[in-house]
Amino acid sequence: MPILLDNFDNRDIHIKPILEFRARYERRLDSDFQPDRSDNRSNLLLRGRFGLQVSMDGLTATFVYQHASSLNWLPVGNGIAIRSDLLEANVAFKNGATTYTIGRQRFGLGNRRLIGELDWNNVANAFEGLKVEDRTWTFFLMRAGVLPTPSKGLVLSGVSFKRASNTTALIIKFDDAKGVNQTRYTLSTEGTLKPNAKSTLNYQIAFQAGHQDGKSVQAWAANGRYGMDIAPKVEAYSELNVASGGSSNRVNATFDQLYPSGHDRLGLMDTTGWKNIVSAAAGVKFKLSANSSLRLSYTWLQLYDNRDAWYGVGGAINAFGATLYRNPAGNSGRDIGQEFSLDYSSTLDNGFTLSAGAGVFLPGRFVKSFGGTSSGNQTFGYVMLGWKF
Ligand SMILES: [Ca+2]
Repeated sequence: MPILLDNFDNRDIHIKPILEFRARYERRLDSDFQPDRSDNRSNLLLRGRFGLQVSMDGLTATFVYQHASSLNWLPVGNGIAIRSDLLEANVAFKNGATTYTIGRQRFGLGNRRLIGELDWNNVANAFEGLKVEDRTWTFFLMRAGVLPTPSKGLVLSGVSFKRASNTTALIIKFDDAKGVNQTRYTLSTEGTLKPNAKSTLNYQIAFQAGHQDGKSVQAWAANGRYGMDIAPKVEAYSELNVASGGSSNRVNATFDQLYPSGHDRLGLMDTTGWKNIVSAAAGVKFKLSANSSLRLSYTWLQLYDNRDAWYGVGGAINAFGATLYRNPAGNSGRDIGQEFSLDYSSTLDNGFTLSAGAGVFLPGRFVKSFGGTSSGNQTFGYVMLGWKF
């Protein structure tokens, strides 16, 4: 809500306070798929943001501070992890239809599958640099600002072109994280089609070239989602995700998912990233009221290349204890597993939102080959309450 002050040579200064709070309780059982091995955990994730947005003429300054703490209950003991960051500190200047934003800022491209704000994560994404945006074009040159896993050597640059129902982007990433030099060019196009009044088709396809670790990069990924209204306030949908993987002496074919808002992409339980994957999903979404919805979904997950690894939602290789889920011999098959989930979300009065979800993950042959014979399912549930001023 803007507060108007008549001041400073009759110019109008608008001051908008930014204030939000979120609490999420999570419980995850048998992340290791082993009922006999104790690893069950609970987390209470608390996050507060406070800041100010000050505007005068075409100039807007934004400052937001973020305090994120995680209270963790683990078999090895309880603990608390705290991250405090200046999430946004930027100045935006509007000249005609063009806006220049300089400084630390939240930044997302299109559907956020490649670069996004990652709001689900307690420590969200923010970048710092320059963004120039008009009605159709966006140019950006950024380095890491606030990331869950900091990457000091990162330079991210690119340009995107937006039409009515389609966005095409070229993203260039230079990075020397963990001593591995890489340059990746990602060319992506995404959009929405309406085959008829009751159905919607969303698509994205991305190609990567460049070099990493002395090899040439040749990778690609695709997403397609088809949703159809099958009854009043009921949508049925199916979704496909593919991302290449594997490597040879000369070529690295593992797709780099970059810095996405990765939650709820390949299953609600966030077990899997958009890397070396073939996945199909189907579900039904019920619009219970104007402010609430309930969804049932099923996700099937397979490795694209059975000699490459199973990658997690953050992009790193998943691990069973100290062992990475990777079989270079390729003799454990491709079957990662299947997920069944249920989630609910609603918008309440006075700026509150409430959501909850639960899921069960049935491991496949590839995952079971790491843990031995007594494999069991992984289960996950959460309840989240949010509030914004
Ligand atoms: Ca266990």
